[in-house]
Amino acid sequence: MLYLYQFELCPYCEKVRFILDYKRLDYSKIEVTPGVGQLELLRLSGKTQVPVLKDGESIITDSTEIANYLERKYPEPALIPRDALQKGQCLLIEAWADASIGVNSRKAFVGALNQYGNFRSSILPRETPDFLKSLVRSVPGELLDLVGTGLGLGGESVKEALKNLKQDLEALSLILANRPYLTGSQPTLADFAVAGLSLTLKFPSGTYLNIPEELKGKGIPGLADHSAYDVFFNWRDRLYADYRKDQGPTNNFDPTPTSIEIN
Ligand SMILES: N[C@@H](CCC(=O)N[C@@H](CS)C(=O)NCC(=O)O)C(=O)O
Repeated sequence: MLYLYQFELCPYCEKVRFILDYKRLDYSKIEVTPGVGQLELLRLSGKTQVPVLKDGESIITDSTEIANYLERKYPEPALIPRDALQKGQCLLIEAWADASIGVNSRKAFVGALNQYGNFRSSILPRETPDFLKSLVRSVPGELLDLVGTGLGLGGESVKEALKNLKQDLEALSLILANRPYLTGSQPTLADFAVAGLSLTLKFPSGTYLNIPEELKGKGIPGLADHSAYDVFFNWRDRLYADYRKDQGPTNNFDPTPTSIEIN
């Protein structure tokens, strides 16, 4: 059995979940507790970041390393093209997606949480008492922005991230208006990286993830709802429908992390 140590809302974990589903591999998700669980993860893997994959005695960290490991150990269906040109494009797009979409989408997500009280309260668990939800909703965005600035996630940094993401989505839409997948006629690591890393730009509307109903199909205003990026989000919906495993109805969003157990 494969075990994926993860955060449900982590785009790098979604990239790995896409790859595992594409290769039709069964796996168990282990939700890591931020903080204390990451210390346990450090003992297991030498890193505090998710995703981490455990396959028997093998422990693999980092989404790119995990993708390469899975391709070596479970070669069919292939994730990386054999054709040299396509392979080069695939590896380049994957590395670019990690660095650009992954990093900028995190900033844009924090920016949207700061700006929109309803978005902020919708990531709270269903059982959260109403008074707490409205409290979270009513914290002034300016105050959160100020806190964010101290963490390098303030208004200016968010604006820059949104500008970069618009350029990324435009470039991807141009490619996808002319091809079914990013490097040709078959999906590759490039597609699953881009689709996974764009998770928080717009959450998929299907039952692929254990997230609150209110979040499904929602995303960052100006990106998720802009018709200029319809080609991109339609391509991603198709990728979800064709390759991502449907988990069935998950009506009781419970983000309570399972404390990870390390032998
Ligand atoms: N390069 C890593 C990035 C993974 C990453 O940034 N993970 C984030 C969650 S999306 C994380 O674990 N953050 C917690 C931390 O850095 O302590 C990969 O590709 O797996």
